Amino acid sequence: MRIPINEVTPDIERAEIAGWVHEVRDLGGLTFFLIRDRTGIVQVTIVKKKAPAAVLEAAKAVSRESVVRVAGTVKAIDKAPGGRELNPDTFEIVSACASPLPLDVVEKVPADLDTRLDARFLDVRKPRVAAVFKVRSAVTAAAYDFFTQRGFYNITSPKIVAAATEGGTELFPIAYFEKEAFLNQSPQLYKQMMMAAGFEKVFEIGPIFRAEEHNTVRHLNEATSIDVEVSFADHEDVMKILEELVAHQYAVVADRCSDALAEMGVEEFEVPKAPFPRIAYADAIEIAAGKIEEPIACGDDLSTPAERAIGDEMGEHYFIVDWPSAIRPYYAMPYEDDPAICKAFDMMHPRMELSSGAQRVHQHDLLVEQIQAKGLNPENFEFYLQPFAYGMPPHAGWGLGMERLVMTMLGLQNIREAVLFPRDRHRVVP
Ligand code: AMO
Repeated sequence: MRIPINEVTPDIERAEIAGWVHEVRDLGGLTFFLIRDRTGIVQVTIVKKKAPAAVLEAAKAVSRESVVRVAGTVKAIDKAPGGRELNPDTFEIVSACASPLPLDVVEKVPADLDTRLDARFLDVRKPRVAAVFKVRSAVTAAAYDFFTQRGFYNITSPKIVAAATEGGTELFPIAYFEKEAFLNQSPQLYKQMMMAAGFEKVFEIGPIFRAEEHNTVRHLNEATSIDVEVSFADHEDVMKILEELVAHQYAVVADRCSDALAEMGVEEFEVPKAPFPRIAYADAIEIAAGKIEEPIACGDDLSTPAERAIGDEMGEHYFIVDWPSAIRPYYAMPYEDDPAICKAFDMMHPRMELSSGAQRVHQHDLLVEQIQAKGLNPENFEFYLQPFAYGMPPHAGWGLGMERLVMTMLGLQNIREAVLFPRDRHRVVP
């Protein structure tokens, strides 16, 4: 029976493995194969004088990146990866690989990101690239554990919707029979409605769609958001949940992904400690104004250089709080004593924003007023506004970008590296 390659150890006599031909080195009388599966690499050594004829024949015919099944005896060898090798008595080509390869899996020939993404199934065969997705998987699992332990309900909201939620970015229209419909930008309205339904603590990990015009290294047109909404909670309460979640996700990666981190060459993996420092928006602007060339003043959104300047100063994960109401969505709760400022926050990595959230407006009339003040038509929000007239508890929540979290955690240069099949302005295939 086939066993994973990392279970082939010098203390077992025989093993059967299956995987891809990573490398072949023919030294005349000896041929060395490196065979790879998702758990590791093992050397398969064929001594031409001793090997059965069928093994020699298959070994001669096989091309790199073909799928093979190999069985034989295990021998301790200091020089081989993992300190052991396999001397095969059977060597079967299960699925041959065509040549030339569109991408070099052992990276002797470097490839740019576009070429890599075009042949993504081959690209992620590289252990260093697969490692990103092992970490992403652990980050996702850590979130499910975290919320389940805290009694959150996992919800699934629709992705085909009739209204926008977030200002700023455009919607993707879709053909939906006779109606106008869009891909949803955020579960925002639905997670809030579930507060009126009495669920109290909900989370969702799912796709969000943003028709971002810009092709940047930190924007996608389809991203994954970790969304949270909590009743009888204010912004402070949900900021605490957010920083604890992020610290937990890092801790889980440090604990369970040491092999993946080593594969990627991450030498120091620092787990951030909650609580993260808080800085008021007005103070953040002052820091940026003293450091960047372009003019910036209170009331402005934070540009990329501004975010960087503030991030350099803070040097760790942090929150920006007390934002001007004018530049936050209609659902953010204004402070009672100073409605020009609201109970919204962003959670930042020194490199970029990772999450936005707020205590929400739960009073029906105030919400209608704020929707109108943003130049939107409350009639388009009837389904959303209705629950606010039938017993809506105070509530707060946030959305955390999965790809930005993984990107900053692993020091990736481009957000596309944290997505298997990224969607951007120019890419809908594969
Ligand atoms: P916001 O629009 O700030 O807030 O999105 C929340 C987080 O999602 C990630 N994100 C993106 N990541 C990659 N590409 C994009 N185009 C993109 N857009 C967003 C970011 C961002 O911080 N409804 C609110 C959340 C809330 O208040 O609960 C919202 O969607 O990491």
